[in-house]
Amino acid sequence: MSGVARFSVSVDPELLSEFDKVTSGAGMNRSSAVEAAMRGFLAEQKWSNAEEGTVAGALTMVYDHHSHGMVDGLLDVQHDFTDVISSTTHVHLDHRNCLEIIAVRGGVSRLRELKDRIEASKGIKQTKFSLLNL
Ligand code: NI
Repeated sequence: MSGVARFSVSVDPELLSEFDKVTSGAGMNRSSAVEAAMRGFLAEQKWSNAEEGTVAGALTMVYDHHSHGMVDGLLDVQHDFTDVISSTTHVHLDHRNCLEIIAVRGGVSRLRELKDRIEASKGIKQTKFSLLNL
């Protein structure tokens, strides 16, 4: 499939004005910004709702490694999901806190299981899931 499809949409004029300002500030035109927003929306919808489909990206988390059983629990989870985890990067932020970035690729339902297991882990302070549509 090639070429472009044209369509018109109706939006709040203030929203459009702000969108155009940010878009031009980022050196983009309106079409490429709308296209990027649509791709992001689709990836987000697929991640949160779809039963099937493959996504890839990063699960980023901050946790307190002094929290009892935390590190062992997180390692157990990661060993249960080797089918979707490609690599893990660990950063010691300070005396108590660790940042961990887990690169993943796999089916959305399997990755939702991983997300739920990680979020249920004791000692997790913050999580961010950034996934791209494949
Ligand atoms: Ni650490």
